[in-house]
Amino acid sequence: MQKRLFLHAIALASLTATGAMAQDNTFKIGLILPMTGQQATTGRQIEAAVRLYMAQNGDTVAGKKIQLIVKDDTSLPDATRRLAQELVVNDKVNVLAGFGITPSALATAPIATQSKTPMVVMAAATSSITQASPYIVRTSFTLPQASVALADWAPKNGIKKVVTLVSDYGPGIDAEKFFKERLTFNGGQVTESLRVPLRGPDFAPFLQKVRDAKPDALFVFVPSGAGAAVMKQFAERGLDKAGIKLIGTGDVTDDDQLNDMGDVAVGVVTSHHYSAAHPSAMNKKFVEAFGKANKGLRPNFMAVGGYDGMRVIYEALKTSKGQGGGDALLAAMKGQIFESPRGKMFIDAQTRDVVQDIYLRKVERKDGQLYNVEFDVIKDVKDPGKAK
Ligand code: VNL
Repeated sequence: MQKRLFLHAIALASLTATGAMAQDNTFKIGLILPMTGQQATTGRQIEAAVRLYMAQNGDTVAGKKIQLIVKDDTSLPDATRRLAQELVVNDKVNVLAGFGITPSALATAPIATQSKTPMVVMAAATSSITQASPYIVRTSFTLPQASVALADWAPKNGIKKVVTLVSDYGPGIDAEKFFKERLTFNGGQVTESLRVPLRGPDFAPFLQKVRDAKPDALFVFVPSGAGAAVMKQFAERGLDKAGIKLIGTGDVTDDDQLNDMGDVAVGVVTSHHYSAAHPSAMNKKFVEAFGKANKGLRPNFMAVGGYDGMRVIYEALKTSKGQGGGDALLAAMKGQIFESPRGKMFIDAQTRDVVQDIYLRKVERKDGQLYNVEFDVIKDVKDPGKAK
């Protein structure tokens, strides 16, 4: 393992040296996403948003032709790392982007550092990711950022005893920890913390346990794409009938699936940074254009992370005029502040992480469609995970 890494380091070192000479008038973006397998909806959403951004903003920036290279890592971190290596060494990409899940982002971080290639994380949301390489910039969100707002809301709304149920890996552990800490601080109580495997989870036995425990609410974090299964089991086990409320980060009422979840989803309160129903002019245009280009598909929070990630890359390229390599590009990514379809956002120059508004939302039926309707907002939320 050490030896392999070392050889990789040599290959990267020699190729970054010749890379400058091989530079022509193209600017290459290596987009690594899960296009197949359990996280395929995340790949589909992000790729569609990236292509929309390019269609709307052109493929020539600062005199350079943008070339997008999309690779499917099937959400396996070993594949992500291998693909990133190939993209840097063989294709000489200027930027790495995408990263559907935390393990994929963490596996790639050393490659970004060694090759001085900016790495734009558009999906993965464990707090610590941006600390894994000084070349990482994030345009998605963090789980602590999304979870804390809900832990402030819950006890003021009759929810005191909560069982948590999270996917057993980085973002789930973050959600569990930060939700619990804040709820406890607010006088509430997490009576039990359940963790389900990331791959092929069976929620039924866990939900049966929750039903027997009869908390005021069940707090859920599952990654994008898994929410519908939770919702279905929640109803089938009769938890809603038993008066147990379902709350969570917005991953569970993901806009990619929400409309097919049915009545069980109505009334579910979540906290998150993006809803397709966000009532701004910019978002309305975004949702409409996205649907038009993708057979009516509704963009979810993954799409917006991809769209804004492209914005960050394009503007950095304009500012650095395509000169100065990865370091100049990275410097021009830091501190960007702009309006996104989600609302105002900014890339904190110190942490390279996203600072943004977090909304409380409730699932409602609007014109026969299910939406996360925003009813409150906490402005300019920094990742609470960074203070630890
Ligand atoms: C992650 C976080 C992935 C939140 C997600 O969906 C998500 C991650 C794929 O960091 O792995 O909704």
